[in-house]
Amino acid sequence: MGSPQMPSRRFLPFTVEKVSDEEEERLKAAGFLGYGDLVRTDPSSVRLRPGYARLAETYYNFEFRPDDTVLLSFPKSGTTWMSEALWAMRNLGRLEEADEVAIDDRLFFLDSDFLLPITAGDDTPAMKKFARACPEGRVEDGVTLQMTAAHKGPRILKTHLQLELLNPDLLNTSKVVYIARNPKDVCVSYFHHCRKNTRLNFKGDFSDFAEAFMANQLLFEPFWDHVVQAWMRRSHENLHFMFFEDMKRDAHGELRKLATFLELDLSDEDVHRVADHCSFGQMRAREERQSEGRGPLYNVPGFFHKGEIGGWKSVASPELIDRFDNWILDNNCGIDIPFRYE
Ligand code: PPS
Repeated sequence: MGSPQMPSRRFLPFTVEKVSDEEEERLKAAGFLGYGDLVRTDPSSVRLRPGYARLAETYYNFEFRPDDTVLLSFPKSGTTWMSEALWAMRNLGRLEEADEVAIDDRLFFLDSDFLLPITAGDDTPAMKKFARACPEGRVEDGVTLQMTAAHKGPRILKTHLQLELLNPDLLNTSKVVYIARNPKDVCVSYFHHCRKNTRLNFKGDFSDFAEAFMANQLLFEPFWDHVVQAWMRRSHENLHFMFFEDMKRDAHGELRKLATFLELDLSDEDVHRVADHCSFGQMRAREERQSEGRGPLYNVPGFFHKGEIGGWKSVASPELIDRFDNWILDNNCGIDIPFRYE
């Protein structure tokens, strides 16, 4: 008998190129000081950090497993909320661990390898962890990607990469949860995030930010492609499509549906415990306690801004709201994703 068949490596159906100097200059002039050196995929034009270019093929070939739970989202759509909920559902017997260990250390955030890459030779706890988990591993092949692959047993993985940049077998292999949020609130939340995050280092005002958002120039954009790719597959038995706004309205009901999708046998009390564990207040309090460990990435505390629906009304002028509404009409026309804005 021959050795078991290894899946053959797929070639990338897209290329990765540097964003043009003109675009970078325009972004810098609009206050995007941390946006140097971006790359974009061609043809879909997804904006990513340069480290992605080297790893694109590895992401595209990353092997998911039947016992994985994979969380997909455009940034600022409720990823952290759903991460905490998924982790809690699978770890009801040890919820207190969340007080000690930050959420990204309790699951695998695949994008870390190009968002916050580790440098070979770093003398950090993360590097030591990598050396222990993957003694033969090479930093340049992606620390998180290799540690995730080396992990035995069920995994929770999250990524902001859109479906078409991931292994085409994903949906036929693993359970996938997609969380979406209305684009106006995503834009406002992204704006605050980019101002607070010292690497993104945005220094402009909201209207500059919103223009770049509508022009698909921000990291992980285009927004619509990201959501539409999941929305079109929403009736796939392995995809559970959720809205941030539904979680706000009825977290218990949404978590109950999520548990059913994941085939988890949770009692009503269990679902209440999960909802409570991942409530805005509890998550913010935990984050504040742990934020010292985040180092200099945020110049002010407060990853959790307000977690509300409709925050865009207080930051956008009537003209900008008009432009935004037209942009939504143009992009959602014929697709009709039922976003709620109030
Ligand atoms: S990131 O950086 O892309 O991972 O951000 P993401 O986690 O996707 O989204 C952050 C926004 O989600 C809000 N959030 C919550 N809202 C309500 N309840 C809970 N539990 C919760 N957890 C996170 C968070 O506050 C961000 O929204 P804004 O509007 O900025 O407050």
